[in-house]
Amino acid sequence: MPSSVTEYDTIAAISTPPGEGAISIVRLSGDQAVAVAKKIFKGRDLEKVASHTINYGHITDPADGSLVDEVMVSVMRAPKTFTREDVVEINTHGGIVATNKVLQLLLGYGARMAEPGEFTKRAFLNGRIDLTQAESVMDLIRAKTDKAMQVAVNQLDGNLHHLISNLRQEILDSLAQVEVNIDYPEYDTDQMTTNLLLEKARMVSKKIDGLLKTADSGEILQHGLGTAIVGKPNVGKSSLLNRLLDEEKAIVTDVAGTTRDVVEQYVNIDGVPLKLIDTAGIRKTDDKVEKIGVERSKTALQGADLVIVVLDSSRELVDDDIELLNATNDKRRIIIFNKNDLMPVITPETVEQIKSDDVILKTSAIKNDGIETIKQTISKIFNAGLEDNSNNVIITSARQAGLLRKAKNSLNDVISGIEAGMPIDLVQIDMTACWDTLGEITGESYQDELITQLFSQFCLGK
Ligand SMILES: Nc1nc2c(ncn2[C@@H]2O[C@H](COP(=O)(O)OP(=O)(O)OP(=O)(O)O)[C@@H](O)[C@H]2O)c(=O)[nH]1
Ligand SMILES: [Mg+2]
Repeated sequence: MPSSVTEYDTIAAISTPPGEGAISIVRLSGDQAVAVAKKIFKGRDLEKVASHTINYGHITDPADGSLVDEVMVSVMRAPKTFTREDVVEINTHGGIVATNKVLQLLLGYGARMAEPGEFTKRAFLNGRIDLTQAESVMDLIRAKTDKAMQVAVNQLDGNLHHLISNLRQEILDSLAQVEVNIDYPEYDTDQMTTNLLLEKARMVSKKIDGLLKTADSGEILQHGLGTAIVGKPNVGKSSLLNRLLDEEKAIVTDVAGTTRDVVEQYVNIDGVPLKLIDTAGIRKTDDKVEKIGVERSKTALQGADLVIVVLDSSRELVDDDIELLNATNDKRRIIIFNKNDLMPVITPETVEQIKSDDVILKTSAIKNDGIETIKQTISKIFNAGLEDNSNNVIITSARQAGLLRKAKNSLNDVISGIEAGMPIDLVQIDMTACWDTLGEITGESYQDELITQLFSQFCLGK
């Protein structure tokens, strides 16, 4: 990672969401940031004001002197800024037209339009944050619950960065030992070095396993747990959705085939963001519209991370139920016996067909009974991966998880190599590969292409 600040051109973007608001912020970064802002600002001389001050004044169009907006301008001199470059933030009066005009003026007077994520990219390239921290900036922006936000803040703080750096140092130490061994074979420390390497490989591998266990939960935190509620018509799927959301979102009637389309809504369950999907009841039908609905239900079912299969406990199981149970057998699922307030015809105990170790719950959507237990069950599924998460680090990105798996593969090669009695300098190659891969996680070793791709996922102005 470069340690000294490299010089880049000056970039500008609107950093607040598009639309009307109380204020909008136009941000500039680069060594010409203050000079460019000064050209369109009437007020105190921005090049003379103290760093980290906010200054009242007006933006005017230098071409005709016309007034654009009344603003507050923050001037922050490098290096104590988000990008480690000079940063200027112009607070405008929230309107779309005025804010755009300010940006256009800046672009006309020497700034270049920033690419998505370019401010954060500079923070990385200028060595203020590592890649895991840059990713956490994006996580923070997209966080759907407090918990997701907390995880992102921890990572922004550098928790994962430190953990990975420590692992890399351990590997480096053991590699140094190998070098000594190769350079001075007369010391006959062969066995010692091999043992050391094996011990280190196992230790690092265990740490990586621990991190990978959190990846599932991290993914859920980021993207929400896609949860499809499925079942034959009229079993109470929409009623359950409404109870879980605590609002009358989906239409409920006693007509079988009420829900025709897929209804989606995010809900926060103990900090777990859940994307709940209510679906059309699955049955064989000749109705043209319902048929399409049933197809959509099947697609939702396929794509779901978790399936809630709803059965009506007041009626005999029919083929449609059994088919659905079979179709969801290999899915992570919760089976629900709804309408528990009515005389039971089927119970989990008497249903021979369900030979599964899935969680089975009894509920009554009408009486709001058992809904808490559904929530607790979902929360448990999420927390399963975090049980021995002593490092307080959660892997939230697929990129990080992929690299961890790759690093672990190298370690497996180290371990099996040693066990097979391979020469130490060959084992060393795999250990070095692991060190490199871990470096990719933090961005200590990186490819330009990857960096460009990563930051392009950011929003504009960040
Ligand atoms: N007694 C009783 N009735 C329920 C319960 N849950 C739902 N119902 C009733 O069952 C009927 C169907 O409920 P919905 O929630 O529309 O069922 P659905 O599975 O979404 O039905 P479709 O959209 O047609 O597939 C309605 O009359 C509900 O009031 C329950 O727990 N107990
Ligand atoms: Mg419905």
